[in-house]
Amino acid sequence: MKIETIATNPIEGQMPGTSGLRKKTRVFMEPGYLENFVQATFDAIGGGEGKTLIVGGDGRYFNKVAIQTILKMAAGNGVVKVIVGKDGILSTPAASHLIRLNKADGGFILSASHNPGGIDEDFGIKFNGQNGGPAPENLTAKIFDATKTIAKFKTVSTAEINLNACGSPSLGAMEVQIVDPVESYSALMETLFDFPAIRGLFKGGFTMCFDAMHAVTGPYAKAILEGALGATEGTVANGVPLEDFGKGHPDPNPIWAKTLMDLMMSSAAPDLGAASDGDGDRNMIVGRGAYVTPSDSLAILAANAHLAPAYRDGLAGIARSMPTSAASDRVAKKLGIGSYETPTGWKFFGNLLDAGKVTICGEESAGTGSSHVREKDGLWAVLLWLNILAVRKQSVAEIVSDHWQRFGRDYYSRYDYENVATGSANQLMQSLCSKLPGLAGQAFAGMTVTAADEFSYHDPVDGSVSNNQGIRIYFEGGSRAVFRLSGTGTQGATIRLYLEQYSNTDIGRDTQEALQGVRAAAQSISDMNAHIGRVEPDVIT
Ligand code: VG1
Ligand code: CO
Repeated sequence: MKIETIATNPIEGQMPGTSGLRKKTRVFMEPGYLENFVQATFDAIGGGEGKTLIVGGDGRYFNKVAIQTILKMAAGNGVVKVIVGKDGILSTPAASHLIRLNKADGGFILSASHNPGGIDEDFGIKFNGQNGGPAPENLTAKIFDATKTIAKFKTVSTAEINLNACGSPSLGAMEVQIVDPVESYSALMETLFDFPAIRGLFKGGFTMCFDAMHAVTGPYAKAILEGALGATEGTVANGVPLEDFGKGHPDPNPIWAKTLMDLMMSSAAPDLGAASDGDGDRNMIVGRGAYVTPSDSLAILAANAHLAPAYRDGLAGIARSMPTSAASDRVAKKLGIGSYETPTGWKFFGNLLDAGKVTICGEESAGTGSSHVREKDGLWAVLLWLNILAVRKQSVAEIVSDHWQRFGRDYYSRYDYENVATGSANQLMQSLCSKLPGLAGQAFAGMTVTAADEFSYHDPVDGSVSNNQGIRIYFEGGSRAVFRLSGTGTQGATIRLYLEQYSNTDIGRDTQEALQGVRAAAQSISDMNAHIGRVEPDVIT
């Protein structure tokens, strides 16, 4: 098969954000756009020659077309083998597992995660390396540099590969292997958790609703929950992946998974409610009448992980992203293990996991995971909860309230200001930065600042430094406000304001009420109204 070298020009703005490159789908459909990024990635990793790759995505609009392009370019770049999920489907954690299982050189994951899908919505691509994790910053920087100088890409011209059946179609000299997307992931889960105990739980009448939000986890949840674990048929709702996610917003939080939330707050609520996002790496956990914040969920999973076979011998350490609440730090302290604070984005956990410094990691945005893969893993979190519920024989609400009694409670909420003019958002952040040196000791809305800084991360494993990772402001009385700009949006800027208030005496308050003080102080310090003309967020989670 003839390799073709096609001339192309750099395209502006192919800078990978928090989690790869995300743009409007129509942008990805422009000639050369996807090709440039894929070729830049091959160039940045030293070419495709002799390499084995994993390719798959969350099934959104353009997924299959993109996979065909990548397969041809892989062949053009001398890749020897590509493993693809049947129908082009692979959840992000399943792709991470396949890279590790097959000792592949890396993989392309096609997803814009929790962003809506469709021709007028979002698409995305990212490259994960040999360890199964998202490319670290030094590699994404190389990829970005390559997109700025690209002059040609390599491909082959051939008929489309049939992705609808498992097997080994040939693409010239390159071997293609189409695999069941669920099988090996499901087998991995079985090695981690006490499946017989969870089966017993369901047999005893335990009920659950898992909302797959018409995204990638549908087939995984059906096979594992309703298949291997014997949950009643119908436990998985919205289980068929659709190219536009049924026009929904596949972000598992109380706002976008409102139908599930309403069910869980009603008298018809099952024992456990859970949901996952577009690409299957996030999770929402809600008990009967009891929503569990992701930060609390991370802390509770860490405190109880020893109840599951894979974590029986304890954890090496716990890592959380900077904006995530301090709840998991308290658990690490009690367990006498290390705790780490990293910038937002799973790529920063990779080194800590590879070095064996941590076992469990999590983010406030509903991502939790462990050393079993190098991505956050939505179903993994749900299964660990099920394992804990099966052993403790208590309700979700009881487990949460018991946790707060032991550790105190970190009231927590995130405010998102979406579609802000990029200039205004940058100005707000810059003006905040310039105020930082003088903040300590000053009072705002009755709250005194104890410390404030712009977060820089010094990776304890490879010594690399990542600057400008968000602004942290701490107040007297155990509260904190964090400001940062989102790196996953595709329209304007999104400002995220993260609010937190700790109490070990008063654990039964309403969250927003408990956060009133820190909220007023944060809005006053940042002069939010003056910069963006509003203080009411679009989304509160
Ligand atoms: C958001 C979340 C972050 C997460 C990232 C990717 O990033 O806040 O915690 O790692 O999405 O998640 P940002 O830059 O918009 O705040 V996923 O599930 O969308 O790949
Ligand atoms: Co995701």
